[in-house]
Amino acid sequence: MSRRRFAGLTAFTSAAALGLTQISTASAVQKRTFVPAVVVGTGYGSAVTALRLGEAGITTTMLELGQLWNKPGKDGKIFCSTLNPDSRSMWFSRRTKAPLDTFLWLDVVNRDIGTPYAGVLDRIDFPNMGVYVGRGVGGGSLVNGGMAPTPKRAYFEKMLPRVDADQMYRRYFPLANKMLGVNTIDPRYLEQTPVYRYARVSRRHAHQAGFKTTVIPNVYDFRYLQREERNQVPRSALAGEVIYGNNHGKQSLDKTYLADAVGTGKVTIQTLTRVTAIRQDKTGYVLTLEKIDASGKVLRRSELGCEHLFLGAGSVGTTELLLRARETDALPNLSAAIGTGWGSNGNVMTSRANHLWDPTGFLQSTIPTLAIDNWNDPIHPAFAEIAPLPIGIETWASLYLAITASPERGRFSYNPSTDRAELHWGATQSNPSIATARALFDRINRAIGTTYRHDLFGGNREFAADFCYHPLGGCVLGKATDDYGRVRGYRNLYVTDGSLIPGSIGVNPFVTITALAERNIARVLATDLRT
Ligand code: FAE
Repeated sequence: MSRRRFAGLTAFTSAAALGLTQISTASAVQKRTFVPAVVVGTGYGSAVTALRLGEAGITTTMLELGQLWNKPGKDGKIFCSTLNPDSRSMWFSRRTKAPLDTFLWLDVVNRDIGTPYAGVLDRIDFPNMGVYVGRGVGGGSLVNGGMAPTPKRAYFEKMLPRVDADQMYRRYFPLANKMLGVNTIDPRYLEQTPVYRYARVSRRHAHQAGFKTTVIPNVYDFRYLQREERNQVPRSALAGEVIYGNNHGKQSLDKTYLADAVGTGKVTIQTLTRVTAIRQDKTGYVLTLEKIDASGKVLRRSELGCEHLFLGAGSVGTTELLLRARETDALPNLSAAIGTGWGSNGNVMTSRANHLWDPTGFLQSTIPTLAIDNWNDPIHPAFAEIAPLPIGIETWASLYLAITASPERGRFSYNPSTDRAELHWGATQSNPSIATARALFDRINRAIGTTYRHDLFGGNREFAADFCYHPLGGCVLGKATDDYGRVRGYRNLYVTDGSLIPGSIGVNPFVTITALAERNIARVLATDLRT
């Protein structure tokens, strides 16, 4: 481990131990009302940006709405599991909001979790679309499945035609993979372990129907997983942990980019800090901040000025901040393209009911490792991750999260009475994704003689496309910003997260978000910031 990463991890540990909401090494400057650079959020785009700013010697403050997830609760664990959720699971909710509504039509999936608390998973509900996001130091990396595929080059070029693909595939995708700690399962282990029986069953069914499958790399350490199975280490992927956080095994951003960023001694993270407004003054940008406690109480309001402002609050968060700034005339020259080009990466969930002779296993790894790759289909392109259903009993279910190439896009508008951005996504806009998923899974069902499950998504539905894990767009590269994320109409204002990607990227998106952020900040450091 590098000295820099060690310094960053130590800063996280001591902040957690002392209950601090400001994380930095001892050498970093503590209190200021003006800093050279501010980065909003601590997800993928922000983490990359802060590290590269810190490396360049630029004093940088990161502002994160959620908590630092580094301190064990009363049960000795930092995160709770999907099987036994408590208030740590959800962002200010009295009940969990897992993607499955029911099991065997019974209301046994979601649980009451008591007093609302600054938990780690949020679901932002808009009409016809619920958007899942992570809250805390590390953003989505805290709650996601860790799947780390690189997009197919032809589709990347189609979606982001003005980005130099040669440079991305030669330089920035390999860099992102290395920095994120991406690894791949040992093929011998995959073939024999009972914890991936569900993946092998779905793979066999896909092959019987004439589809190809592929192994998906991940940031969960597969060697750790093997040791979990042998009971040599505490279990995480084998203990039902994933969407409410993994206590072990996963290289979330707080263990990689963010530790390195803080370890530069130039980067400070302020947690439980909501950016509510952005305006300009003669020194640069002024952010209005709300400091909250873990119960949601607003402790104080303050302002922070900066010369360079990087927005990495995620597709919904960044779009909302810029829309609000435009519509309240705080930043009136922002482009009309802010708020447009949003998509769900064509996410659709579905499940098949297997024959009794095809059990999927009662002990399942929460970390997916295989996908059906039908992306080259000219009419119905889909990349369907084979997902676990880790509830500790045999379910005979094959679950999938399909990514489809839907052309549908939503847009955001600003509602002055609520001061929030609202997503406009019509009920029929998910239909192309459902049609694509249906084409794929109908063929598998015909080949195997199976049917869909109707007991999981409420209303006897076979497909759920009214929620997504992969919100993308809202401040699209080359439209709301220039080709490097510089926001049109303003100097020294940048977007650095998934809102740059125009609604679809064909695979799980965080490697692309990371690689694009690396590319953009390299250019910005070379041209906009004099160090
Ligand atoms: P993101 O990671 O969302 O970070 C934004 C951060 O900004 C968050 O920490 C927010 O709390 C913070 N924030 C928002 N608003 C404010 C504000 N006003 N003030 C201060 N802070 C704010 O942004 N992707 C994959 O590639 N592979 C997977 O296996 C995968 N599985 C997923 C599973 C789940 C359950 C979920 C929810 C997502 C999954 N994703 C997966 C998606 C992935 O996590 C997501 O694309 C990235 O996290 C997006 O990165 P951003 O940098 O855009």
